[in-house]
Amino acid sequence: MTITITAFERSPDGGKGLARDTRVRWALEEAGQPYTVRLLSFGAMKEAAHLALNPFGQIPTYEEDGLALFETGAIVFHIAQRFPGLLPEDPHSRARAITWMFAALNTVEPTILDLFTARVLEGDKPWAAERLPLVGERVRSRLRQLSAHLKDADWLDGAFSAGDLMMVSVLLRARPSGILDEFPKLAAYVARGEARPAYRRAFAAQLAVNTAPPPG
Ligand SMILES: N[C@@H](CCC(=O)N[C@@H](CS)C(=O)NCC(=O)O)C(=O)O
Repeated sequence: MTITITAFERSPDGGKGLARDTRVRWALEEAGQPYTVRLLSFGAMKEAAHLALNPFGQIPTYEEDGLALFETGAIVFHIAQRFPGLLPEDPHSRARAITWMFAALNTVEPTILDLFTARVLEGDKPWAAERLPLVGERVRSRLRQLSAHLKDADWLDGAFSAGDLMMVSVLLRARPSGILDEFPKLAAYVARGEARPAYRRAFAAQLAVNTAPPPG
């Protein structure tokens, strides 16, 4: 079986690990599964060959023996179901870990993406200064609630799971704004995720792509 994922030829973050292929690489590393990466330019992501894999023309995608997936939630869930190591065996614990994956993607990530849009993509608009505090407060509200749940635990629900992998990946995207560091328990939680050997391998692999000399 060969697993192939797609990633940016050059990530806009220059290799900080914020592009979403990192979470898929991390899941594969946790599961001990080798994979190959097909690198794509922004242009190639919008061409028919890639649109056949992801109609939205985005990375990452995942291919494995005739199966093609997109959306990191679906991809990480598939990896976690297919290989041991990312979801607990006990049915209730497993259902709760899956709940945390959804919570990361549906309840926490949208606020962080809005903040990115407001700070970076729309930062030069005349209304940006008025909008930014509102968007920032929505992120803070979610992080306050998450931090109150986590308390001093290492992980969200017992042992590390795909729920933590997704939540840490999402929270990492709040770091550049400085808001993550306003929540020391969450900052420590993210640091625990980053310290995992599987995360370090995933991070190093994407960094190598983004710091390699340009082809040709
Ligand atoms: N919800 C999707 C989002 C995918 C996504 O936004 N990918 C970004 C890279 S992290 C992308 O391809 N951006 C380029 C574009 O949208 O043209 C997922 O979780 O897979």
